[in-house]
Parts: sequence; structure tokens; C-alpha cells
Amino acid sequence: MNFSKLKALVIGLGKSGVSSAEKLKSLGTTISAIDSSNSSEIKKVASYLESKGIKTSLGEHSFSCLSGIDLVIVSPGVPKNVPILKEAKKLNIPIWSEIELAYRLTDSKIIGVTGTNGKTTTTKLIGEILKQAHFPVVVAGNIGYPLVQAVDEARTGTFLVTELSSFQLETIVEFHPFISVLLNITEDHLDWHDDFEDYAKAKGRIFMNQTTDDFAVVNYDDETVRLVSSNIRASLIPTSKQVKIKNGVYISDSVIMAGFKEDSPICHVDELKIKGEHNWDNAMAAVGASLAAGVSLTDVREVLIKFEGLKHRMEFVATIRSVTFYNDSKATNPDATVKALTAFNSPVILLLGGRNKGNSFEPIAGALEDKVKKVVVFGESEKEIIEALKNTTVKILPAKGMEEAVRIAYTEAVSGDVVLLSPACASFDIFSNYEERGEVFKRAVLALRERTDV
Ligand code: UMA
Repeated sequence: MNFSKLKALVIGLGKSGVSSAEKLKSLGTTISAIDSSNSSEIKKVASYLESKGIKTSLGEHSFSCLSGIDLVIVSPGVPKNVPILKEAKKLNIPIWSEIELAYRLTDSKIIGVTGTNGKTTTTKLIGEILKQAHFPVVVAGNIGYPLVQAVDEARTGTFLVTELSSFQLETIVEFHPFISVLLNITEDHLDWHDDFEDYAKAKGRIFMNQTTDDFAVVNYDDETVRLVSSNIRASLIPTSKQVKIKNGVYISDSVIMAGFKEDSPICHVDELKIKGEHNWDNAMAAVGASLAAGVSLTDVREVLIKFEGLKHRMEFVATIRSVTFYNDSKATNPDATVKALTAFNSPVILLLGGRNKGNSFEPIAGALEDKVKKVVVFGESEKEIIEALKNTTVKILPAKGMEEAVRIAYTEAVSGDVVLLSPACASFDIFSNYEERGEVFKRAVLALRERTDV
């Protein structure tokens, strides 16, 4: 495609929008960019782009921006049904995600990782395994590094290990991973997608353009994943904790096994440093993808047993008088919280709350009884959570903010307990993102440790 002949409009001036606009500008495209926000931060971004010769317009999106436009690049956070996108569709203007644009600009092989939970951990883990095997690799995508920027770093033979969100997959056209990974599909982002089916379909789009030369690593224990991956062209590499499967990765007697030409043990699940059964799924998916990419079993094992996971995902913070604190701020939906609870055998005091993304908290009610002795709730969805948990026997304690939540949890804890921040909600009611929420939690815990004579 000759980008220099095109007139393109970029919607959204976040990371993806800015990278796309700059990339297209460098290719000679006539480019304009819009953002519905008028905040001082976005104004700064707009004047930066203006200084590069990119026309920008802020505030309510006007249809006149579409005049003469051949291509729209839409940021993932822009809901798919906003009027300007509907109008672009009506005018038959192609709408691409930044991922699609990046795909058109690279020959590198893409390993695409999606799923409701675990995608960042799995993406990072695959990246580490490929590095261990001395494969050229760049880790990018929803993880925070736009793929359109990452393609500039790629040379021949580089693997682009790319975390993909449902928002990004919604607007792919030809995008095509060599190896796709679908970890799980549970309720999330129902404030963006029409309904669960629409969300699941968006996830399934990862397989859409794959051919018989490609691979698809899929979690066979997840019914919705099985459904969206039936009838795909790529060679299937199933993973399962429940059954021994041929040509896939499975767990037998607590050992992760690669079951290809022969059954080969990789490591015992207790050797994994990342906690929780959901991380067994992530580890198995990383094994499947890495073996498909050509890594040896030895290199895979080497990384699996030393990988310590990521910040804000079941991150150990401190132990104060035999009460252990974990930060799982990245758990922004109920399913992630339910999975986090599987990691603990000790009684848990759970910190829940934030902005609900349209999810039901009922699954948490079901998971509390065995593990959780008390729940501390905070933030915008406090009432909704209390309502959902009202029929459980668990004591619920409201808190005004994170510092108070930590204080209450510690006061209520006894020696041997775990205090877990796994909030099941987005952070945007109080914080700018889940990272900030996790940092505030950690600071509160460490301040508590300072004050406590340990
Ligand atoms: N905007 C409009 N019109 C609208 C709606 C929004 O102009 O109708 C504007 C907003 O005012 C804002 C811009 O669009 O200025 C925001 O764009 P964005 O939210 O897409 O943010 P980016 O900075 O481009 O970040 C995106 C991903 N964000 C989302 O999907 C919400 C980042 O994932 C990703 O790291 C980045 O691209 C690079 O690929 C973050 C995320 O929260 C981590 N992802 C969700 C998740 O993991 O659950 C999907």
C-alpha cells in the first residue's frame, strides 16, 4: 500500500494515536488527528503533533473531519459505536486499529497473545523464553509499547511478541499472527462491547487471518475459548490442566508436560515462582507458543523456573508480624480476583473496589466462602459489591480510601493471614491507572511496616 498517496485521520491522541500519526507522517501520508478531550495534557500532545506538521482538532468529534479521508486509525479506547466511526463506516472509509497499521509495515513474525486475564504475564514470559534462546525479539502491544513503534526495532527474523486487547482486535482487517495465543474468555469490558458474545467474538478474531502454516495455542479447559477456536485454519496447540492432550501442553501429577512427538516433562508446578493456578495456564500457553517458535525444552524450563512475574500481579509487598501483603492491582475484573484467590491456602483479607466495568460481582461471592475471612471495600462500586456479597458469611468492612483499607485490613488480621489487594474493578474512580493504585497500596503497606515495630 502506498501510504504517501493517502489522507488519514487518527482518532485519539493517547500512545497508539500519537505513534500512528507520527509513523504515517514519516511515510508521507497527509495526516490529521482528533481527540474528544480538551484537557491540558491532550492540548500539549496536540501542539507537539502540530509542531510536526500534523493538523489536530480537539473537542467533540465533527463529521467534517472525515471529508476526503481514505483511512481512519482508531485508538483502542474509543468505543466502536461512537457516531464518527458509524459515519466513517457509512462512507465506506476503512477503519484500522494501530495494530493493523503496524502489521502492514512489517515482515516480522508476530506472536499475538490475548485473553481476558494473564495476557501481560504470558506475553512477557514468552519474550523472556525467546531471549533465553537468543532469538531476536521485541515485546509490544497492549503491554504499553505500541506495535507501530516496535516494528522499527525489528530486523529480519525478529519475533514481535504482542499483547492484544479485544479493542485492538475489533478493528483488524488482515492482521495475522504466526502464533496466536488465547488464554481465557470471561466477562470484561462489557461497558465497551455490546454483550459477552460480542466480546468473545472480538477475541476470536485473533485467528481470523491465520493460515494452515500458523499455530494457535488455546486453553482447552475454557469452554468459550474452545467455541471460538473451533473451525480455525491454524494448527492447534491445546493446553489443559485437566486432561492429557496429544500435540499440546498439559499437567500430569503436577508436572507441566509437552506432549508432542513424545511426552516430555518441563517442570513441577511448585517450581514456578508465579503464584496461583491461573499462572499454570499462563505457563502452559508460553510453553506451547515458545515450542512452536522453535525454542528447546531446556531453554523453556530455564525461564519458567526463574520468571518472577510482573509488578501489580500477585506481587509480594511485605510481611508485618506474620501478616503477608500481596499487590494484585492489575486484577480489574471479578474473574481475575477469583483466580488470584486460588493461589492462597492461608486465610485472606481481601481488598475490593474501584470502578465497575459492567461486570457482575456474583462470581466473587461464590469464591469467598473457603478462602476469605473478611472483605474491605472502597471506591465507587462499594454499594454494588456489598449488595453482591450480602448472602455470604464473610464480614464486610467499608473504607474511605486505600490507606484506610490497608489500616483496617491489618487491624483485622491475625498472624498467618494474607492481605490481598485484588480489586476486581478498574482504578479510574480514584487513580489514573492500576499502576498508581498498586503503588499507593504498596506505599501504605510499607508506611505501616515503618510504624510497626517488626
Ligand atoms: N478518545 C477520543 N474519542 C473517544 C474516546 C476516547 O478521542 O470517543 C481519546 C481519549 O480522550 C484519549 C485517547 O482517545 O485521549 C485515549 O486512547 P486510548 O485509551 O486508546 O489510549 P492509548 O494511550 O492509545 O493506549 C492504548 C491502550 N489503551 C486502551 O486500550 C484503553 C493501552 O492499553 C495500550 O498499552 C496502548 O494503547 C498501546 O498499545 C492499556 C489498557 O488499559 C494498558 N488496555 C485495556 C486492558 O488491558 O484491559 C484493554
